[in-house]
Amino acid sequence: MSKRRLSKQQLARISDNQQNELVVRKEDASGNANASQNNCNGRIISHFGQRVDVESLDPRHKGRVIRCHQRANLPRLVTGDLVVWEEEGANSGVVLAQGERRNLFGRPNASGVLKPVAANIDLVLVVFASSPPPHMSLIDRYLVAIENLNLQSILILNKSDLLQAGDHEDLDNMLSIYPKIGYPLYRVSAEDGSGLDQLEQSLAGKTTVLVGQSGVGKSSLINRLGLEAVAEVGPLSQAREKGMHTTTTSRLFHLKHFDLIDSPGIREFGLGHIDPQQVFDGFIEFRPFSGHCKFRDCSHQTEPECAIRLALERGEISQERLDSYFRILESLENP
Ligand SMILES: Nc1nc2c(ncn2[C@@H]2O[C@H](COP(=O)(O)OP(=O)(O)OP(=O)(O)O)[C@@H](O)[C@H]2O)c(=O)[nH]1
Ligand SMILES: [Mg+2]
Ligand SMILES: [Zn+2]
Repeated sequence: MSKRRLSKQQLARISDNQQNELVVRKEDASGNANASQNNCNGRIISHFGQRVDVESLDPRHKGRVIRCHQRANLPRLVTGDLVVWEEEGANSGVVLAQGERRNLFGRPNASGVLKPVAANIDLVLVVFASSPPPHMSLIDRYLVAIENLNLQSILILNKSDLLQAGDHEDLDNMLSIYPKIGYPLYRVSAEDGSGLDQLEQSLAGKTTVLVGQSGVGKSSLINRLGLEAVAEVGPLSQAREKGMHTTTTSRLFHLKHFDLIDSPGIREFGLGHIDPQQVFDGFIEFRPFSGHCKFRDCSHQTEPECAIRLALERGEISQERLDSYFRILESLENP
C-alpha cells in the first residue's frame, strides 16, 4: 500500500470519480432483476428485514433517503446495492430492480447460511482491540473470507489508548506476524484520535466495511472519522459479554472523502460455506508452496517432503498461522 500522502484536492477528485464509477450491467434477456447503467437511481444504505433505506442518486434530489419495500422477484438486497426504485406515496417507495453486484461480503450464521453484510465494497477493515481480547483464529477467519472474495483488507487495533507500555507482549507478538505477510496493521484510538490520519489516507475514494467482534469500537471509529457522531455507540458492559450488540444492521455513511459501512459485531465467525482448498488459499503466505508437497493430498502434518513444513522450518511460515490454519480446517469438519 502506498505511503504517499494525498492532497485535499486529490482526495476530492477521487471522491468524484468514485461517484461516477457506479456502473451496472444491462438488463439481461430473461428480463430479470438487473438494472441498466442509465436507470439505477438509488443505493441501499441500510436494510431491515423486508424493508430497505434507499438513498436517491437522482440529481434532482440526491441524498434523499426513502424507506422502500422490494418487488418479490428480487433477491434479498443488502447495504451497498445499487437499485432502481420509484416513489409510492409520500415518503415511501418500491425497489424495482437491482444493479449488478461487484461483490458481496457475508458471514454464515450458526446454521451455516450466508448472511449478507455489504455489497460493492473495496476494502474491509478487520477491527479488534485489547478489550475484548482478539483471537487469532477470528482474525484469520476474516482474512480467509476476504481473500476468497479478492478484497483488500487492513487490520485495525483500536483502543490503543488503553495499552500501557510493556503489558501487551503477547498481543504484539501475535500482531507482528501480519505486516510480515503483507497485511497493513494500524494502531488507532477512536478515543483520542491517534493513528486515524494515516488510516484516512487508505480509505480515500473507497467504500469500506468495518467488521469485528462486538464492542471493539467499529461505530466509535466511524463517529471519530466523520465530522459528527452518526453511529450509535454502546457501553462496554456485562450485557455485551452475554451477546448484546449495539449495531444491529449494516449502514452506509458518507464521510469526508470516503464511504464507511458499519456492521453488527459478532461473537463467532463461522466459515461454513467454504472448502478446505479455499481455506488454504486464504492463507496468502502458503500460496507459493501450493502443489509443491511430495504427496498431492498432503495434509501438511506428518508427511515427508512437505513444502509447507519445510517453509515453516525456514521461517517463511509462522507456527501460529499454521496452527490457526489447522484449527479452521478442524472447525469445518466439526462445525
Ligand atoms: N478507551 C477506548 N474506548 C473505546 C475506543 N473505541 C471505542 N471505545 C468504547 O468501546 C465501547 C464499544 O464501542 P462501539 O463503537 O459501540 O463498538 P462496536 O464495535 O460498534 O460494537 P457493536 O455495534 O456491538 O458491534 C464504547 O463504550 C466505546 O466508548 C477507544 O479507542 N478507546
Ligand atoms: Mg457498533
Ligand atoms: Zn504438505
